[in-house]
Amino acid sequence: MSNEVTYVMVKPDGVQRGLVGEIIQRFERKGLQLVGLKQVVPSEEIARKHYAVHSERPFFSGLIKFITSGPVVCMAWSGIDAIGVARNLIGSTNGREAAPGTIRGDFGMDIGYNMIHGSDASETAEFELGLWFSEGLNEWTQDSISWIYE
Ligand code: IDP
Ligand code: MG
Repeated sequence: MSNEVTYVMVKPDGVQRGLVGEIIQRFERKGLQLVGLKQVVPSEEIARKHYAVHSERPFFSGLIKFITSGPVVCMAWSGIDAIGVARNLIGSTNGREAAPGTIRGDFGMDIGYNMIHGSDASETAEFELGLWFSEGLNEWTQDSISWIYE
């Protein structure tokens, strides 16, 4: 049980479908703290770095084309066990199989177009936050925190 910061990104399909507000609201209501937020059109260079672990996969070139096709919304969320908590809110990769109540389970029908990314471990969170938020994150005190954790 430790405080973590995780990298979460609404992908171009989520932006195009008008799901940014819905997605941010779910993270906010859960009790996670927003410490970074911006909209960018990813360069091919940053997309390739972000998805480097998948570079040998057959879907890699399509994935890079998709992620660079338009604006994404980059977010950093902080909280106890934030990485796993965010992955649970997001749901499993394929929207058709993701559990109802999760973002992918409630809004998605595809494995590639699955609307949202979340870091999968502390090393990847650190790498992805450094990649997308090289300018740094915001430090602020969340007043409601004393009502979120006992
Ligand atoms: P994750 O986002 O749930 O961690 P990963 O397996 O790490 O899923 O895959 C990264 C991203 O690559 C997925 O979110 C999805 O957009 C895309 N992807 C994964 N598997 C496939 C596939 O079989 N076909 C097309 N795209 C895929
Ligand atoms: Mg992954």
